[in-house]
Formats: sequence, structure tokens, C-alpha cells
Amino acid sequence: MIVLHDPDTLLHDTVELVGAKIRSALESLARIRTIVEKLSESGEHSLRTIQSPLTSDDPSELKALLSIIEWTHGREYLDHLKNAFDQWRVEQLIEQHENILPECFVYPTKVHADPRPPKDVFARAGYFAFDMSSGIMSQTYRSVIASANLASRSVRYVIEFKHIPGHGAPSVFALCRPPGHHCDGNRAGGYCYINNAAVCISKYRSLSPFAESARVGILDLDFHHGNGTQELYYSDPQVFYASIHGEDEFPYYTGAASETGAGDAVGANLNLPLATGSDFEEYMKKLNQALIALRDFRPEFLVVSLGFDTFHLDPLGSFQISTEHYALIAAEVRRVLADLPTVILLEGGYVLEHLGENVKSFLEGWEA
Ligand code: Q9C
Ligand code: ZN
Repeated sequence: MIVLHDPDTLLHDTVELVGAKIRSALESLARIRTIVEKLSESGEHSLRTIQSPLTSDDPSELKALLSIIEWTHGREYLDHLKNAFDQWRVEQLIEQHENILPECFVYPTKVHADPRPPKDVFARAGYFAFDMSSGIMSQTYRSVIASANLASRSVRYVIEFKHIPGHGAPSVFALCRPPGHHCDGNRAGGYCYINNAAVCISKYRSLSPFAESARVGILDLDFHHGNGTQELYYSDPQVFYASIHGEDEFPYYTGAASETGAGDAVGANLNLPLATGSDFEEYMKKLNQALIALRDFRPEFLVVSLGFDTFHLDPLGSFQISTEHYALIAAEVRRVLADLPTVILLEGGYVLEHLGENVKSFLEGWEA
């Protein structure tokens, strides 16, 4: 399996608010470090290092990526991610590792149905975010762009690869960080700043001769519901979103089975919430349901949002999935959908001691 990585994804280093305490975010740079280490020592996977367009000499690369990101993300929001930290820095003397966390969240009122972003940088942070786990530090933008770039490059890889007869369709695994599935294009949240799955879909459509009509499937296997991805494609009949996630868990306001899509897209959104503490057997039933629905949609391209916070020891999850199970999960996805070119994107997963072997197990099951 080809695995794409960019060292720039390690630059972002934030804090989160838990209770009344600020602590380093669970979504840490050590996650990528440990995965890269594990995959390089095993030698079975070809780990390729990609250069971020922010460090490239060719300015057209950045322009091209931004135009793809802007299919689904607001310009003002992206400018905020890029500039918030420096705006604050010129106002006062601060340290490199300090973070911008929201002061005041936006909320609808009778007076302002569609409030505009405020001037104050901490107030803006609350306009462009929905939680306190998604702070902006000096290097956040660099990692966010590197992460989105990995998603975009993965699409090129799977499209350019030859389909070897007798093997499944080409697939690539992108070591994205920060993750993406909680971002809806105008708000950061749940450690996510740019929706990398949406970047894949826009990139795929930009390369497809019948852009908007390309049918795409998304399989979201992170422990948390991908509210951002769901929101972006909720009324898009050409995109099928399927998610298996913890019921009544973060992000709390979405993920119910009753959310099935809007307008022409009714039936193209499938939420399969699982009760707290669900085990592998229960998980596999939902997985099979998701895979059958995706197959019946007849997409031509698949994005897997892959979180390892379904692991039994994960501090943010409650499912009883073990390292060996990831191979079985991957094999099952491949058994049903192997004819689809697939990009796998890293989302969550927070047990540093097991993250590398869990990823390895998944990739082994995928290739078996
Ligand atoms: N006590 C992903 O897995 N809340 N995001 C953390 C910590 C945010 C999870 C609170 C959870 C976000 C990509
Ligand atoms: Zn998650």
C-alpha cells in the first residue's frame, strides 16, 4: 500500500479545554510520528513523503490546492485560519506555542439570522469554530494545508495508477493531520480545520470530465460522527455518506439514524449509531449494512474516513475493537468494495502506544 506523509503535518501543536483545565490536545503530532515509525520499520508499505505547496517554489501548486479547497470552504474562514495567530501576535507580545481559543461562540438570534464575523480575533475564533478543541497556533495553517494537500495528492495517485487485473482497484492511505471530518467548511471543531474528505471529492470531480455527476461514496469509520462531511453533502444526490459512530457522543447534535439526506439526496445519507461499549460483532453488522448501501449506490470513487478511536483503550471512544479486528474490518470493506478506487484518510485515534500497530493491522487486512 502506498502511504503518503508530509512532515509539515507535525507542526501544529495545540491545547484543548477540558473542564476548567487547558491541556495538550489528544490530537498530537506524536500520533503521526508513531505511525510513520511503525510503517517504516515494517518495510512492507511504501511510505512517500510529499512536499507541501506552502514550501514549494512553484506558486501554482498552492493556487491549485486552494481553488480545490474553496469548492467547499469559505474564503473568510480560510483567511482566519491563516491570519488569526499573526493578527494576535502584532497586537501583543506572545510566545510561539500560545494558542487562540474562542472567547464567544456565535448563535442565532431573532435580530440577526445571519451574523457577520466580529473584528476581535478571539471573537472571530468563536465565529469560525464550534468547540474548544480546535485552537489556532503559529503553525496550524501550515499543517492544515499539508494535510489537505495529502488528501488531494492521494486522489491523483489512485486515478493515475494502473488497475492490475486480479487485484482490487488502486488505493492510497494519506496520513492526514489535522483530521477533517468535523469541519463543515466554515467552522473548525473536533480537532478539524479543513475537511479532507471534501478536498478528495472536489479534487476527484475537478479531474472528472462530468464533474458534478461523478458519484462518490464516503465511509466514515471514526468513532465520532462526521458532522462536517454529512453537512457538506447532505443535499448532494451524487454523494453517499455512511457513518458508524458512538451514539450520543461528540459532536452531540448530529449522527441520528433519522438524518437521511435532504431534497433529491434523501436516502444518500446513512447514519448507523452504535451504543456505548459495542463490541466487534455488533460493529461488523453495521459495517456490512454500510457496505451494502454504498455498493448499491454504485459510486465510482470511495473515500474512507478512518479513525482509530474505535479502539477499546481509546480515551475518546467506547467500542471494544482490538488490534486484530482492524485487519478484519479492512478485509470486509475490500471484500465488498474492492472495485472502487479508494482514498483512505486518517481521522482520529488517540492511543499512541497502539496506534502504529492498529494502522498496520488495517493495511494488512486491506491488502490481503
Ligand atoms: N475531553 C476526532 O476524533 N472533544 N475528533 C474532546 C476531550 C473533541 C474528536 C474533548 C473530540 C474530537 C477527529
Ligand atoms: Zn474521532
